[in-house]
Amino acid sequence: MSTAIAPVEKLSATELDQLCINTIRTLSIDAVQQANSGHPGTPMALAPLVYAIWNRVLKFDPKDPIWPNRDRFVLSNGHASMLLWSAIHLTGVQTVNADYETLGHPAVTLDDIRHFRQLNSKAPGHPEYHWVSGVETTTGPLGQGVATSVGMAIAEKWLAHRYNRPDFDIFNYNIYAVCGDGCLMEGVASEAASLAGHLGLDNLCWIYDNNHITIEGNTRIAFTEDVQTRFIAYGWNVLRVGDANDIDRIEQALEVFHKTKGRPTFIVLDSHIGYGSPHKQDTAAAHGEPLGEDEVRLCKRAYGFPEDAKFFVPDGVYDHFTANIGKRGAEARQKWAGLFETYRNQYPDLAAEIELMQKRELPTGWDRNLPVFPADAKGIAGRDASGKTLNVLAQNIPWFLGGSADLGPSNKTLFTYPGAGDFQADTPQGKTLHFGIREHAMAAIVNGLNLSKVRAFGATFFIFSDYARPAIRLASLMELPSIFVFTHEAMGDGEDGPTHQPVEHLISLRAIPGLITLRPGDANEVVEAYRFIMQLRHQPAVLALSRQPLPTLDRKKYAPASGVAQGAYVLADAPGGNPEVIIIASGSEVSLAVAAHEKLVAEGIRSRVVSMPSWEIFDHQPQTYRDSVLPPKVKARVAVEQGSILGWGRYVGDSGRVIGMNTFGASAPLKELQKKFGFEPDQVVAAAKGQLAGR
Ligand SMILES: Cc1ncc(C[n+]2csc(CCOP(=O)(O)OP(=O)(O)O)c2C)c(N)n1
Ligand SMILES: [Mg+2]
Repeated sequence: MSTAIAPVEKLSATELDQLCINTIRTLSIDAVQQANSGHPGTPMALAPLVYAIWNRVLKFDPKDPIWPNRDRFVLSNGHASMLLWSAIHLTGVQTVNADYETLGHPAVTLDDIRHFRQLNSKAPGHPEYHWVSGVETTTGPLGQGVATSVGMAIAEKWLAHRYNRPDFDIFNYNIYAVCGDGCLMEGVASEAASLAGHLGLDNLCWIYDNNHITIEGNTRIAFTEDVQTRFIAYGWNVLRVGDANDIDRIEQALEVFHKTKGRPTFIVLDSHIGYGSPHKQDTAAAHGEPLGEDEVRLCKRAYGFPEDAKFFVPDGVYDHFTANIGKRGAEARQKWAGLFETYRNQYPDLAAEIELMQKRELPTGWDRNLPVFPADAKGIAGRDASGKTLNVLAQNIPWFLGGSADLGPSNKTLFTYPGAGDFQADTPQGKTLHFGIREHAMAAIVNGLNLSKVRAFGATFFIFSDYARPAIRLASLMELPSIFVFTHEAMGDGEDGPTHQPVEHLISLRAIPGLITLRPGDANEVVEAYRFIMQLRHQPAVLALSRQPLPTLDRKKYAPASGVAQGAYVLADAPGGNPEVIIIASGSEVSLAVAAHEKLVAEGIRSRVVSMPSWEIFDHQPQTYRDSVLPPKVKARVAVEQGSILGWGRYVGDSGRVIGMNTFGASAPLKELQKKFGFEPDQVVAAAKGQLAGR
C-alpha cells in the first residue's frame, strides 16, 4: 500500500505544517537507514519542535547565516543531528567560508543528506561548527551545547549593553538550546545552568526533551530526580509542554519565554522517542540504530508518506520554509542592515568595532603600551606579568573580556583598571567574568563567547585544566580562538603537594590537534606569548604560567623575547654560534638552563640554550629555521621541563637526555622539590657533560 500526498494547494495550514514536520522525520529516518548508523528516534520526536522554532520563531536569515543579530539555535543532543541537517537543508542555509564570505551555494544539499555520516558529506554524524554553515556550535559530547549556550547568552548581554543606543537595538537576539536527558545528567550543564540562573539570562531558553529514554533504557534506572524543581531552584522560569506534537503550545511557551524578564527559561517538553514507529516508539531501540527497512515503511505509512519514496521532499515544503523563516529572516536582517547604516553614521567608532569583531580582527593599537620588563635577577611571576598584560590588552581591545573560576586573585586575571567592572546581571558592561568554581562550564562558556565573536578567556590553576579539558578540545575542533590562562603550571606551589602539581597536563594538551600551548620562560616571554595569541583567529591557546617569580632575563645579553613567535629560539649561544651541546627548556626551567649554560661556558664547553615555549608554533616553522635552532648535527641535547618527559624525544633524539617528571610531585617547599626532582643547575650541567661524553 502506498499513500499519495494531496496537492499542496489542497492542504490546510495545519496539514502543511504536518507535511513539513513529516519531511524532517522521513529525511532523518532515510538518512540513518542509508548510513546504517545514526539516531532516528529523537528526530522523529522533535521534528515538530525544530519546525516550530525554525519556521515560526527563529530570527534567522538562511541567506546570511552569520548575520550578527540572528537568534542562535543549539542542538545540544547532537546525536539528533539529522534534525539540524534537515532544518539547514529545507530552509536553504547558504555556505559561508572561513573568511566569512557567503559563497552562494547551500550548506547542506539533499545529496549530503543521502551521504549522511560519509566522508566529506556536509551532514556528518554530529553538528560541527566550522564544517557546516548554520551550525552555531559543535555538539555531541552531551552537555557541551547547553553549557556553550550560556556563553552565547552572556555575550549577547554584553554586546547589547556596549553597542545598543536609544532607538538602536543593534543586539537583541535570543538563544534556543535543545537538550535531552543525557545533557541534563552531565555536570557541565548543571554548572552552566546555575550560573545562567545567577546571571538572570533572560535571552536564554533551554528546551528539554523529556522522553524518559537513554541508551540503556528507561531513565528510571539512573535519573529519577525532579528536574523541574532543580531548575526552579537555579532561578529559571520553568514551563511545561505536555505534548511534543503540539506546535501551537510550543509556540505559546516560546512566547512566554520572550515575555519573561530577569530569568532564563526552561521548557520541559514531554515527547515520545521514535514517534510514529509502531514497534520502536518509546524504546531505547529507537535511540541509536536504524529502524530497519520494514519499520521505515510502517513509519512512513503512519505519517501518510509514500512508503517507497526515499529522501522525499514533497511539493510545497521548501516554499513553506521560504515563506516563513526565509521571509521573516530576510526582513529582519534587512531591517537591521538599514538600522546599522544609520548607526554607522551616528556612531562610527562603535560600528567599526562591531565590524572588526565579526572578522575576528583587532583594533588599531591593540598592542600599544604592552609592558616591557627590565632585566631583574629576582624577577616576576608569570601570573603577575600576565595580569599586567591582560589589563593593558583589555583597555586596548574593548571586546576582550574574561575571568577565572574563583581564582582571579591568584591567577591575576582580575581587571583592575578604572571602569573595568564585574559582569553581573545588573552590570552587563563588566569586563571581569566570575565563573564560580565551575571550570568545565567556564571553558564551554568561553567557547560560547568566542562563537559570538567576543574575545574571551577563562582561567584557573593548570592542574584543573583537566576539569575544563572537554571544552578545550572542542575549542580546537571548532577552530575557535578561545584563550585559557592557567597558572601554577608546575611544582611552584610546592607545599600544596601532588594534588596541585601538574605533571601530565602539558603533554596531554599538546596532544590535542590544533591547540597552541605556550609555557613562557620569563615576564617578557609572557608578553610575547599574548602578542602571538591575540592574533590567532581560528586556533585556541593555552597559557601555562608560573606561580613563583622567575628571573627576568637580560635581553641585551640574550636574544629578544620576540622569538616566542617562532615557538622556540636560540636564547643563549656558544661563542661563534657553533654549539656542541644544546639545552632546551620551557617556562620556569629556562632560567635554570641559562644558569647551567653559564657554568658550562665558563668551563669552555660550547653550549646553547633554546627557549621552547611552544612545540606547536615551532613545529610550524620552516625546516631551515628549525634546523638553525636545533642543528641536526648536534646530537648532544638535554631537555628540561617540569612536566612529564613523554614526547621530548622528538627534540632531543634517541640519545638525548630529558630532565622531567616520571612520577607525581610531593608536598614540600619548592626548593626541596627542585632538588629532589633534579631541577638544579648542577644536575643540568652534569647531564650536558654526560651527553658530551656519550652517556
Ligand atoms: C559526554 C557524553 N557521554 C556519553 C555519550 C554517548 N551518548 C550519546 S547519546 C546518549 C544517550 C543520551 O540520552 P538522551 O540525552 O536522553 O537522548 P535521547 O536518547 O533521548 O535522544 C549517550 C550516553 C555522549 N555523546 N556524550
Ligand atoms: Mg532521553
